[in-house]
Amino acid sequence: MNKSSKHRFDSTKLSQRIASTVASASVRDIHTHLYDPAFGKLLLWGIDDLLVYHYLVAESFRHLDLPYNKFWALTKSQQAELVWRSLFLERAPISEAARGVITTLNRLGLDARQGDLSKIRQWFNEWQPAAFVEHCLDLAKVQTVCMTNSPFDSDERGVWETGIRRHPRFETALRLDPLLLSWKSTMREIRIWGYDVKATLTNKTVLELRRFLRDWTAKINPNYAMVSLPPSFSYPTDSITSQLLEKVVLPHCAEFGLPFAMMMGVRRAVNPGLRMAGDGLGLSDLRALENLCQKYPQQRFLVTLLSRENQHELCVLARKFRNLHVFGCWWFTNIPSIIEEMTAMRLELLGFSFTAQHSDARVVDQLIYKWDHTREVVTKVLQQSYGRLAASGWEPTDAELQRDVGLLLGGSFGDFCRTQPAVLTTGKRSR
Ligand code: HDL
Ligand code: ZN
Repeated sequence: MNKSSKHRFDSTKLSQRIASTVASASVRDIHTHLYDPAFGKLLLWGIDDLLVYHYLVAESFRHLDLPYNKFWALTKSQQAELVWRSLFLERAPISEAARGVITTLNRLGLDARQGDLSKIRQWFNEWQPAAFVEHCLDLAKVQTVCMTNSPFDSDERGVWETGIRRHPRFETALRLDPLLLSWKSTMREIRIWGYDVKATLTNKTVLELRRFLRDWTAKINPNYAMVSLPPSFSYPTDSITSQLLEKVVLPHCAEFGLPFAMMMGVRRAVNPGLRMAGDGLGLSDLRALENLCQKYPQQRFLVTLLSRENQHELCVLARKFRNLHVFGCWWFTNIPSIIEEMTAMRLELLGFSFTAQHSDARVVDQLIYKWDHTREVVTKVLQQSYGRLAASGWEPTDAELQRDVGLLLGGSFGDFCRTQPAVLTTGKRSR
């Protein structure tokens, strides 16, 4: 038996095998704000939508002395011109979101350096939306995307109510922020839609809210229910949010076997003048998550956190609770330096039992850069992790690399969502 501590292997060859496996793996994108082409104008695509992405608007305002309302009064293409000038012409597009536009244009076969937006617009104008969607999905190697579907969005609700022919690669998720976080105003809306609900959670109101959720679950057939939560969220409390979770949302998820996604740590409208670009983040108290996982062992929780400082504690919690699935590098953590840190830590603490990324794309072209950039980082991290493993004496076969990479890019999510509550309960009884 070879006594040397380091197992000999060809690290260059292994790195190349990992790079090609990640590059060719298809992805299940489990959280986006994209819309099935059947939703018409709600589907965003093309150069102007790419440039007025709220990430880029926030960054542009750092160079614009224009009053916010003057910017919002401009047309979309005028706004895009300002973003293009401030982030692409007057300085290198070095930020992650700006580089994303360059990656996207380049992969679409366009020369971003030509600088003249009208030529780029002309190229996009030759496409039909549905064909362009297929093109982007295929270029990004994204098998399916999960939308964020809100009964409380009047534009979207109207489309669901007319009935549509769904695109097979667009899945759904039932977004519940207005119900859980703005009960007073939302209750009035739900009443108008024909559900006999009152401000206090009487039995009748609870039953009617369950009926409301049942109706929308039947209408959209969601992969999971979801909410984004402020850093101040805590559980248990006597807040209406806690009561709605306990009496309505979690019982509904149990009845339909729906995982519940909690995206924690967002502080809405830190700067209202920036509109959608005005949200910030804060450190979440993960005791709330721990208490929910503990109290509802049959409920599957999907969680992503906005604060970098919360990430290690989230991994440790996931080691304690098999009904907790960690996913993505959300929003302000979706930058190479933090994706690298988070993915390495998650592999070291969770193995492959997490989902490395979701794109959060709002513009369908963004799928191309969000997944290219993620694949770059995940490749680098896996080369390091498998390199260490190989040096310890265990080198993966190609089939094992495909299996494991598939787990990180949607496979573990699928396994987790298919896990029957019975398995989780059995796990609990085994103690
Ligand atoms: O609440 C969310 O789902 C967030 O992703 C917000 O939509 C945010 O504006 C965003 O697009 N982040 O990437
Ligand atoms: Zn989102």
